[in-house]
Amino acid sequence: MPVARPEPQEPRVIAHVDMDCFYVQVEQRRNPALRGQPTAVVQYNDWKGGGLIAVSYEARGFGVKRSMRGDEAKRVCPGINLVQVPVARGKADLNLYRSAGSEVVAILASKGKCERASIDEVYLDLTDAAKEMLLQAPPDSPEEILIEAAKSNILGLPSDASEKEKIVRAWLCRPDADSEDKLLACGAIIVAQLRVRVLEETQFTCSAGIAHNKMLAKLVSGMHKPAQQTVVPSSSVQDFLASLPVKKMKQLGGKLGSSLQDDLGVETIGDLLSFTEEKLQEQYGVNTGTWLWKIARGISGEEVEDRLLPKSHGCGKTFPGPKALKNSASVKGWLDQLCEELSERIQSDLNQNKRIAQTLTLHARVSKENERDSVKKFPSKSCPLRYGTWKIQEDAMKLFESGLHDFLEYQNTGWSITSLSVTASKIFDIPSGTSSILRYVKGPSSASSPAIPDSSSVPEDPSLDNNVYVTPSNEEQCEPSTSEKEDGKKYSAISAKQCSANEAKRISKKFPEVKGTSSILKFLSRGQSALHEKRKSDGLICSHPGLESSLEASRAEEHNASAQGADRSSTNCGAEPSGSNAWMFNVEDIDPAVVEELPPEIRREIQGWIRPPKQPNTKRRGSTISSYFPPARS
Ligand code: DCP
Repeated sequence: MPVARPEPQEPRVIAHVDMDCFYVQVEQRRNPALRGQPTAVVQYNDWKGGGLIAVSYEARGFGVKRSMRGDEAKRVCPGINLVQVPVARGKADLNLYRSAGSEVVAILASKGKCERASIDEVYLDLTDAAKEMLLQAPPDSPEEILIEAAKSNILGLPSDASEKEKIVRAWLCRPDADSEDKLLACGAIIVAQLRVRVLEETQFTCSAGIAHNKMLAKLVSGMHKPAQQTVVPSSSVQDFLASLPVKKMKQLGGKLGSSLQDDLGVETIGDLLSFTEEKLQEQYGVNTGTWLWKIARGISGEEVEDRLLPKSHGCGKTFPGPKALKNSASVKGWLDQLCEELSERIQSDLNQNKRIAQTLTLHARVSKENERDSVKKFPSKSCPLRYGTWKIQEDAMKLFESGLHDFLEYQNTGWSITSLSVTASKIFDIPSGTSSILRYVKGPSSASSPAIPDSSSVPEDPSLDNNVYVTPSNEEQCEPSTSEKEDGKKYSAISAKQCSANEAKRISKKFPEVKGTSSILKFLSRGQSALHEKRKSDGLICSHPGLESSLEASRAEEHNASAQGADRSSTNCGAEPSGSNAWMFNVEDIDPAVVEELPPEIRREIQGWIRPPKQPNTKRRGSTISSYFPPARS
């Protein structure tokens, strides 16, 4: 459920940048003959010409839509060029598009805090850059405004086409504007400059929204596409929201939006204004009620997060119609492939960015034989992530079996799977100086993790599968994920500062049997406090999930992914629980089989932790990996 965030005191300048028909542009750069031509990118599939996933604006002019199959697109637009997504392991290989997205991010990040929200979307906090421009070189001469900025669409200004550019130039330079609008004008100029740079350096066009918060910037970035930008002055917010259908807001695309329509008769965001905060809270709970009350007024305190890397990695595949999987052997075959890719990607993330993923989640879309319309969903399942391809494969299969067991509810019936995906999430940066634990996680390679690829065999740019794509026409899907903090060094510096004395004391209590100075202990102390602090700041401290709570978290995540869109990930826990319940890096999560393969000194050290003196109050049920896979009930 969406939650209202505290409002910042000072006005901010936030941009949301979204690439135009992104995969098509990437393919057009690879093959310039496609430029200006009706073109679409198609998922690998031989059924009716494959599913369209990106459509050029030229093709859209002919009526081609993303929901079409290739054959239909050809009927509508006989001259269309259909380009197949690259394929690896029998599924779409998106690395080409991910690295193209990274090129853009590198440019956009030069001007302020940058949050990579999906494979082709970025939020920027340009407040400081705008303030600096206002101080150093405020726009004061309409003729000197960059043409790309002069082409901005500014909500609330007369849209008379012949005069538009002149009016925009004048608006950007108004000497009598209030400070908020002046900052926004600077933001618009900066975004225009960035978009020009992106075009020059990557050959890609993008569109953008510029506003005082993320929500408004996102809502307008797609309003004028392709290759345009839209600005939302504060004075235009109410008019804009008055006519904005509730379903246009990502968080209201699902059940919450339907409930607003059905239960409260709310059709537009502006309609929400007729309800008091108390009434909305009564209906939807305190947090969501306040959030609804605020968005009706264009208020959103959500911050741009400083992260250029994904917050999770996901690999998925759909099996439409006759391709549905109906037995465990075929599920295992596909899960193995998905897990192999996932393993490569988290290993690459570890090697390149020194980041560790902690949670493995399996999602599936399953129906029971003869019960296709059943509303019961296959439960998503999570467990601690163990590095090494075969371990991930093994755990994913167990998660599947456990989910299937719950889903079937003791019925002896056939089933059919139309989509499968695995996600690695709860990724954190490893503080510097942790070589021993790094070796542990990487595994004494060949022995513990036979399938872990050598770093040279994995893609340069760790991926970003960020959009939640659930159109049944797609054969492959990216799992929702968002970006994560990029710079390990920077983070560890901050962590060191953040690591309070109390925290250190608490950690040493947690591992009382470990005598003080070894490298891994240092790592854990630093890692734990850094992680703790980071989670605290991210609002991510939560109970250590046993199977049940882990399930709930997955459901909450799933709900959030669909309700809030792929640009945020969240958990079902906002408050920090007391001491021993906090989910920290846990020695109990360490696989004893791996420990056996460690160098003797590290092995001794870890074994000491794994067999701690009895601490009944700190040991929780469901905190070891095996408890995530209870024996199947007969
Ligand atoms: N994508 C996908 N499956 C989907 C939707 C999109 O694989 N069901 C991929 C292809 C898109 C890219 O993600 O190019 C970005 O998706 P967007 O929704 O941002 O759409 P586009 O960038 O293609 O077009 P637009 O210009 O409308 O943003």
